Amino acid sequence: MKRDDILRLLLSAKTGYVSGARLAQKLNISRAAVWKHIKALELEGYEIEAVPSKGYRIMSIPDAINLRDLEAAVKTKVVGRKVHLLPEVESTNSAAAGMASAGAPEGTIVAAEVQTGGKGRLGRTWISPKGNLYLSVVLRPKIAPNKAPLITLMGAVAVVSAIRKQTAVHARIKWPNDIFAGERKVGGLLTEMSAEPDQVRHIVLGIGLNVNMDAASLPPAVASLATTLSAETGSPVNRTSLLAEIASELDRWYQTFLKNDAEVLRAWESMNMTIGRQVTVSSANETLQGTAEAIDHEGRLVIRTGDNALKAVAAGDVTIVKK
Ligand code: BT5
Repeated sequence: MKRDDILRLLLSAKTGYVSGARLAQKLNISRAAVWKHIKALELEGYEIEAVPSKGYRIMSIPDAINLRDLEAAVKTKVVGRKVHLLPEVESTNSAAAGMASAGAPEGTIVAAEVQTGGKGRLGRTWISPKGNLYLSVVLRPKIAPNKAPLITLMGAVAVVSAIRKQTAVHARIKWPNDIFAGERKVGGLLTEMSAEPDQVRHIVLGIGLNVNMDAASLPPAVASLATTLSAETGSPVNRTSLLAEIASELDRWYQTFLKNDAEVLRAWESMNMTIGRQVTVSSANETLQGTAEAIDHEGRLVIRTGDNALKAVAAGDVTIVKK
């Protein structure tokens, strides 16, 4: 499309400006047509300066996630075949669950610029101002409900892979659902399931990732434990590319999971920051202290407690005890 060509030429211009005449000649269209495309790009949020003697120059690219670029970049089998991008929603997980119940195809992604009621686990809140990524994926794996926690681990592997590919941040996973950069939380996953006793009906895998938000948007108690990808790298991160990479990695790791979930567990082990550490794990009915020894085939964390017993925990909050 001519508009994409204009964008490419403007973005790659070394001196900054590209004359209208040159754009017209390169694309074999009139200068009036060039001007129309420039106006359309401005409507999409690109700030473009026009200087009569020099030509056009891109001053800033839009902050919003660009659905057109996203669809062009996502070349997946299942995850991201359909993407709903919303300016604002209460929770992408709730929206995706509604769509799943209404028959949305597997791989449907619901993403939003802002969430007004973002959910964490156990009724907690995920603070969701603009500038970050919030997305949920509808999955329909033919697995027993006790295997569902592996979907969280699979999602974490995909998100960490995508972050490492797109940014200089060496993200790691803290069991069960946290994404860390250094010693701070940069993202979280929330897996919600609808199931029969012996088979999953659908799973909604939700991902929240702090990308470019102003860290001052978080209340101080959360801010001191949190970070953003742009704070880690020192420059803004392209959210459209990152979202596309996450969709690609989810697609790849989901296929791997369906074929051989042990491979996902091996990847998880290589990206995690929990195994081998002294931890406190609090779950609904107990608090355990000990060494995080391993992850088992259902994704449970195996703890070696003080009395040298091994205990497997299916869900809980881990605090890593600093030495
Ligand atoms: C999580 O819960 O970490 C799961 C977060 C999942 C969010 C995504 S966004 C898209 C999808 N739609 C939803 O509605 N949710 C999912 P949990 O482990 O329970 O951690 C929650 C805790 O993290 C809160 O109690 C805060 O302490 C902290 N927190 C909240 N917002 C945060 C943020 N933006 N960055 C870092 N920490 C945050």
